[in-house]
Parts: sequence; structure tokens; C-alpha cells
Amino acid sequence: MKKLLLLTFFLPLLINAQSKIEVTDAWARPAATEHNSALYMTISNKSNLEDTLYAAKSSAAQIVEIHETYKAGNNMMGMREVEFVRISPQSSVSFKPGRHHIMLIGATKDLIAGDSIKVELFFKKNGTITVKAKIRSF
Ligand SMILES: [Cu+2]
Repeated sequence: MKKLLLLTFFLPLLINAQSKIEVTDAWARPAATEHNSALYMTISNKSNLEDTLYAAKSSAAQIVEIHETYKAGNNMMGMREVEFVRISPQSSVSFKPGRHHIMLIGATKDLIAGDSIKVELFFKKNGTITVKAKIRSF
């Protein structure tokens, strides 16, 4: 009974904390089954505390990683996994082509333009945020 009362008390606070991170314009590139896609979006931090994106998950891909693009020299671009991306207080980070992206490795189904997929984003302070991303080419 005591536990139940505590839960009731804290629930509104938890819901409030969730809304401090806002994800907009989420979209992912089309890909055939087993092939790779990338997801882009804008993450806005509406709180006065820094938050950190540290993982992502989706049933649409076998492996989901946070990636950054970097200059590999001689006009070559490479990409690599990063462990986290910091989102400063009252600011936003754009995941876009040539910058950060969520790498969807091994699509579990055909990702066709016009469809949408769900991706879970894990934040240290704000918890899990589920994002709906539209499949499109650009
Ligand atoms: Cu990548």
C-alpha cells in the first residue's frame, strides 16, 4: 500500500521530466531488407540541465548505432560509432547528412518511402523517447 502511494505521488513528476526533450523532423532513408539506412532528426533540450543520448533501438534494424561523420583526408568522408551525444541546456542538435545520424544496420524489412518506423532513443536524464520517423529520400 505504501509503495502504491509513492508511485501515485511521483508519476506526474516523471511525465513532466519526459517532455523536456523534444524530437522533431525525424526521417530515415529508404533501404531494402538486410541493407543499411540512416535516421536524421533534430533533438531539442528544453530544460536547464544537459542531457545525453547514449543509445537507440528499433525493430526496423538488426543493429542501431549512434554515428558521426568525419573527414578522413583527401576529400574522403568516413563515419564511426560514438558512445553518446550531449544535448546542451536550452539548445538543439541536428542529426543530418554529413553530421550525426542514427545508423540502422541490417533493415528487418523493406523501408519504403512513405512508410514510417519507430525508434527508441535513450537519454540519461529524460529516459526513453519513442520517435516515429518517416521514410523518405531527402
Ligand atoms: Cu553511419
